[in-house]
Amino acid sequence: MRMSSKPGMWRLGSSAIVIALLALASAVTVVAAGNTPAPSQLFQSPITATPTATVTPTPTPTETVTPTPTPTPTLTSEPGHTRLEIRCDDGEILVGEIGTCTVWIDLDELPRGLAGVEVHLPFAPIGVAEVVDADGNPDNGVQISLHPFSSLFTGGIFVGQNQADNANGTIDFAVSQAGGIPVTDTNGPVQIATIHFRGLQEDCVRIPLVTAILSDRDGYPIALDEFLEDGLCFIPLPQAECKISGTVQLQGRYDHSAAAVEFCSEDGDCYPVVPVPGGSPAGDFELTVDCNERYKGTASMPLYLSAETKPEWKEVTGEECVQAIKLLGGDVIGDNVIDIRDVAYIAYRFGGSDTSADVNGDGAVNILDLTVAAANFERVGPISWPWC
Ligand SMILES: [Ca+2]
Ligand SMILES: [Ca+2]
Ligand SMILES: [Ca+2]
Repeated sequence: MRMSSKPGMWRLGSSAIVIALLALASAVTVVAAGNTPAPSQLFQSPITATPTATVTPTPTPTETVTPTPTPTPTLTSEPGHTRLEIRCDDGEILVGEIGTCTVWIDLDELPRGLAGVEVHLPFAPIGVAEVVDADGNPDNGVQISLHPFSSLFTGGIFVGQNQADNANGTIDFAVSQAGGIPVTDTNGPVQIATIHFRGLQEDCVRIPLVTAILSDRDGYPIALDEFLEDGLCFIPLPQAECKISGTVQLQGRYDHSAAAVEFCSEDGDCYPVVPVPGGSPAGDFELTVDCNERYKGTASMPLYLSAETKPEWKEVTGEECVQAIKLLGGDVIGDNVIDIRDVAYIAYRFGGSDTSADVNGDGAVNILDLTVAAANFERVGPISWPWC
């Protein structure tokens, strides 16, 4: 946003710059005279006038500031060291959750003390994360937390700008010290701002560069020597798991693990269990299925009537179950009806070991197989298998 105003300044020409400089000089005089201008006046004079001077198409910046009596700073060879650093949470953060980046400043043996900081931080790619509004007031846009500045500027602070733009991926803030002693050495990094990002999609967001203007208390710039970038990475939410569980037993048997269970979605995705996972002799099963789909279940076993869920379809949004069921034996002629033909088939093989007539699977065709078929005479499948 600051950049967009520059072309207009250029077109004003040198006469406008002179006027601006005169205005700057008068503003500085107001401060020096001990008047009490509004905080915005205190802040805006050095911050807005200084960058204009550095970008005017005059031969050198030094010429534009010569009217002031103080020595002209030579930025490139200035002793001391200044550094801005972004530090972000390590590790992966779930999409939808919040990661934190902090802004630190490190000043080392500056000859002229720091009294103002203007920082422009772009973050990219746009849409990966959004800056969370620090003041909770949507009416004034999105702010970051500048509270940590009080550890740098002990004399108090004036905030000239504090605006994040999630649509364009920019964070802009500017703070001046209110009175106090300009800072020449921080004795290590000092945190000046806190930015909370909420992840919007799986990706990494980075703050790859900075445009910063550091100001001494007279409104002269101090060069930024070093910037350390950082960023945050967001990972997708774990896929929600849905389950269907139940118990299917086989009439006349002690081991129920041979039953086949299958649940299919309306989309045609099927989750078969043949045999029951883990070979549960008790007939217990548990299926992991895609969530938020409607499912129909069937249970089946050769020589037994099948079963089908009732109601047929059910939307599964979490952990669902079907009631325990016992499949009815005796359908040796597998038409899902137990009738005289089934009974006759068993009777014909009575005393043998024909597996096609051995309903209970004990290796012998005998009274146990005949009786279970007879007991289920005229029963028809699929039998009803209620959801829980
Ligand atoms: Ca706000
Ligand atoms: Ca039959
Ligand atoms: Ca048998």
